[in-house]
Amino acid sequence: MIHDEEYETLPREALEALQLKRLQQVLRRVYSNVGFYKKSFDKAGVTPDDLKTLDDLKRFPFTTKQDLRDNYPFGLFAVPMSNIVRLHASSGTTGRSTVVGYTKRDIDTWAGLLARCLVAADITKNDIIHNAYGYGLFTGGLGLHYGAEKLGASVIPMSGGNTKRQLMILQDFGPTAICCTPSYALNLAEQGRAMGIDMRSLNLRVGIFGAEPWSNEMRDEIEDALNIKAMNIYGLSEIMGPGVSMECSEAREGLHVFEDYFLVEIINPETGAVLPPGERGELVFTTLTKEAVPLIRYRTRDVSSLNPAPCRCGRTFHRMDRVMGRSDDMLIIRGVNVFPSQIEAVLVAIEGLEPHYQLIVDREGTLDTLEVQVEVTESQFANADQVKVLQKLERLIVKDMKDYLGITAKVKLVEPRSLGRSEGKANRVIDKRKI
Ligand code: DLL
Repeated sequence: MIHDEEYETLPREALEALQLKRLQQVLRRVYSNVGFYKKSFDKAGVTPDDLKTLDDLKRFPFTTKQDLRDNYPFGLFAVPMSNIVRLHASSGTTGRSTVVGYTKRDIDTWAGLLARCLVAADITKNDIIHNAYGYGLFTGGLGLHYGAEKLGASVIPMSGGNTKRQLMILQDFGPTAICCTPSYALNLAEQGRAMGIDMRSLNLRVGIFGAEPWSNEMRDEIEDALNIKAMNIYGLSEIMGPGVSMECSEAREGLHVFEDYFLVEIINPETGAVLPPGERGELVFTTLTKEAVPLIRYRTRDVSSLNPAPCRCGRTFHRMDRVMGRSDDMLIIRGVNVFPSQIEAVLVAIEGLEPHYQLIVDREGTLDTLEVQVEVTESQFANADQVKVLQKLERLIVKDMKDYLGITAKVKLVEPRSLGRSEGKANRVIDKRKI
């Protein structure tokens, strides 16, 4: 289903005309209202008047996370604080968090985009939505919440954590949709089963999962555990929060970028050159309407590619491929580049393993090493022939990692439920090189 028929199916020519108009406006706004952009455009020798076509955007400089940090907390705001009605911040693993603000209109736009996302997942006002994204500085909870209300659905503001209580609400209130990170969905399913709850026969029929990378294999696992349709939602605080792009239930092949609000590019992360459709690189977004903190050519570090092919759902927005990971999370194991989500895909496809794993990266001399710790299922673990069975599994994992990814890893099988579980974003990689 399509929420905003007029805009979501706009012919490309009209869409691009709208983008150009909005882009020219936002460039003028940041140039006159944000000291940082005045300086950075001047340094690059461009002014807003230099943008005559969408293609001219490539002459403008990028904005990076470091720029946000350097201007912490409010240095990139384009409106006075009296016009800001909400602040969010992303925690970030290193350094200062990045702070973002919203005007009343920004919040309204965001809610509208989330309503689009929910409708793309076939959610209507008749649904009850269990929202287990964290409420607070994280954008997930409130972002989804406002979208659900805008649509007129009934939203349960669960937030993250307190899993037993979540399971009680899931049984008692009978929500039809759930929103959380994919790793938390699996955690809920597992704890529910352990408590004797038949997690497949709850009232749930659809899940909106994002905020961390996940593989298609993980999708199958979640759909099976909860007997639902699992949909992928993408976003980042700097650009808005969840709802920058979303899969459609008709195709589920890539996430439609809401291009009337965000201009998307894929660049070569080394050279900064814009890449043609289909090529893999780093996602770069420019906000087209944001009032509080407009960002020009923001480098996400997220790795994806763009697909301009028409989609059977009727939306004209281009699709981005599911994000495999961030360029800074990419592991280089003896020269082979690999994302944790690719390792996940290999592990989840092997019978006898739980979808719970951890990757330990270390360095011996100048070489990176990888240890994969993964839980085995209860039945494998309890097998009378335990040692033989586990050795065989271990060999199979080593072989599949080599065959599919070309990497050599040490494998350590661990007991069921022995690895930590997440209540929000999972932390799958322990990088001992940084310690
Ligand atoms: O995670 C916003 C969000 C909330 C998205 C709820 C979806 C659902 P941040 O905390 O700023 O914002 O983290 C943004 O998370 O740059 C990606 O690296 C990653 N990410 C978000 N969605 C996906 C996804 C929220 N569907 C960072 N697949 C982004 C892969 C994702 N990675």
